[in-house]
Parts: sequence; C-alpha cells; structure tokens
Amino acid sequence: MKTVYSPRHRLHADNQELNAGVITPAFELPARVDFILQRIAAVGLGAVIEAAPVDAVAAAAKVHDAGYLRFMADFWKLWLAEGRTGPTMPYVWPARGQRDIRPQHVNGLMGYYSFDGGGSFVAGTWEAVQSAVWSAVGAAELIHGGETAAYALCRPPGHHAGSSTMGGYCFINNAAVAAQWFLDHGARRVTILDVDYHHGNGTQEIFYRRRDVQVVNLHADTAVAYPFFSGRADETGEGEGEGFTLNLPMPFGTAWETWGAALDVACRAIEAFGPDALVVSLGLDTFEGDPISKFKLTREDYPKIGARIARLGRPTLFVQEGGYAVEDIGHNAVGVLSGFEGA
Ligand code: SP5
Ligand code: ZN
Repeated sequence: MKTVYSPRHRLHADNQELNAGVITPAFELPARVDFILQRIAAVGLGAVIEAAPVDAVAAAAKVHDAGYLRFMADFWKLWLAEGRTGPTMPYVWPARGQRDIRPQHVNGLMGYYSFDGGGSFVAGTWEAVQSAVWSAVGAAELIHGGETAAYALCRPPGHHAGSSTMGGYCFINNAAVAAQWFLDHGARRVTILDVDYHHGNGTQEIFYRRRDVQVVNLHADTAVAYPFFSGRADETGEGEGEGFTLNLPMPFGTAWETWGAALDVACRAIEAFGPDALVVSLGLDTFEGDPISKFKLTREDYPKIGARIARLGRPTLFVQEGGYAVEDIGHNAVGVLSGFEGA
C-alpha cells in the first residue's frame, strides 16, 4: 500500500490546547508522523510519496463554508495585526441564546468558527492544514488510478472539523474532502467508516442530510466522553439522509471483544449500503496506552481491524486521524494497514 504525506505538516507545531481547566501543550504532535513513517519503512509497507500541491481551498469548499475557509486563510494576518505572535486559542462561543452572527474582530471570529479550544493556530498552521488536503486528494487519486487501497498520512487530522467549525485539533475535514472527491470523480455512493476513539462530529454534521455518503462511527459514548454534543445512537440522519448515519457508542474500558463486535455491525451496514469507495477515518486513540482515551485495544488488535475492513472488498482510502501514544502509533497504524494487505 502506498502512503501519501507532506513534510509541511511539521509547520503545525508548538501549539496548545485547553483541557479541564488547564492550557497544556497540544497532544497532537509532529512526532506522530515520524513514528508512523519509521514503521512503514521498517515493515516495507510500500512507497511513501510526497503529496503534490493541489488547490486545497477549492477541494475543501465542496464540504466547508466559504467564510470559514477565508477566516482560516486570513487568520494569521489578523492575529499579527493585533500584535500577537504566540499560539492562539478561541475563548468565547455563540452558545444557546446568543446570535448566529459573524463578528469582525479576530477574537470573536475564532469563537464563531470553532466549537472548542482545540483549534489552535501557530504561524504555519494554515500551510500544514492545506498540505493535509494535498495528501488526502493525492491518495484518493491513487485509488482512482486503480490502486485497491492507499494511506493519506494527514496531519493535522480532520474528523472533528464541521462545515464551519474547527476543534479537536482539526481544521479541514480531510476524510470528508476525500469522500466528496470520489463522488466528483464517478463514485455514486461513498462510506466513511470512523474508527477513531472520539465521535467524528464534523464528518457527521457535513453529511447528515445526504444519502450519497454513509457515515458510520465507532467511538466512546459521548454521554461521558468528548465531544459530548453528538454521537448518540439515536442520531441516524435527517431528511434525505435519514438512515445513512450510524453511531455505535461504547463504554469506557471497551476492549476487543466488544469493539470487534461493533466493527462487525458497522461492516454489515456498509455491505448493505454498497459503497463504490470506502474512506476510513483511522484514529489509533482506541489503544490501551493512549494518554487521553479510555479504551483497551492492544497492539495485536489493530491488524484484525484492517483484515475485517479488507473483507468488505471496496477501494479503500485510509485517512489518518487521532492517536496520541506517540511511540506506539507507528505499530498501531501500520498494524491496521498490514492487516488489510494481508487479508
Ligand atoms: C482527532 C482527535 O482525536 N481529536 C481529539 C480531541 C480531544 N480533545 C479533548 C480531549 C479531552 C481529554 N483530556 C484528557 C487530559 C489528559 N490528561
Ligand atoms: Zn480521537
């Protein structure tokens, strides 16, 4: 399996996040990619290709709001104009009872276009964000060209990014962009299977009213886990999209027996939908050693995920999402991909 990635991901570094009352260095680190690349080389997974530049804004505009994309493109300039150079963090949001109205000042814009404090910019963030889109589109092109599967090693991740909101370390929804790219290049139906520990709220929102993209999510129960405000089993889509969203929330402590059974339920729903292409939002934060998560998957479980997905027999694009046990992420990510190849 070929990997597409851009070294520009590294421009997004030294940012921060807000967690339970404290601002901490971000868990989402450039070293994650280094460990994955090391492991790809160690097992000889396949060629690693540097993503060619594409018009990331044009590709993203199919699934994101134009004003939101303009905000991200202009953001650093606005921040510098305030005399600031350090990492950013939104701090006021239009919650219930307030107006859905776009402010002018950068402090207000950050809140308007985010849902948490995880959308933190540094000087190079926008360049890195665009380069992740290059990787997603580049890997989708490989599949369009006849590859059975490909791996978009995207950073920053994307599945929390909604049509007009950043958060959860995500800015542009790389998996959603790729799914739309497949539709625009001949696919009639696409499934996004999200195996990240956290509910992919952004992906769900983007496709909630559509029947051409099925969204299937396995995640920690959002009654008790981030991102809290979506991801319940009773969310099944709306209007034309009714029945094309499937949420499989699981309790803290979930290990392979339960998780693997949920994957099987997910796969049967995907078979029933019959997609022309499958996009896997590949998070490895279900790992027992993950520092911010509470599932108990082990290194040995990841190849089983890949093997089960391979049995679907669809052209499959893996898109990197979360996973914060940095020294294990290479084994776990490449475990899924090798399991897919070996199946
Ligand atoms: C892409 C992705 O996996 N984003 C995850 C964003 C999670 N952000 C909030 C997590 C809160 C967990 N806080 C744990 C603190 C550990 N000391
Ligand atoms: Zn996650």
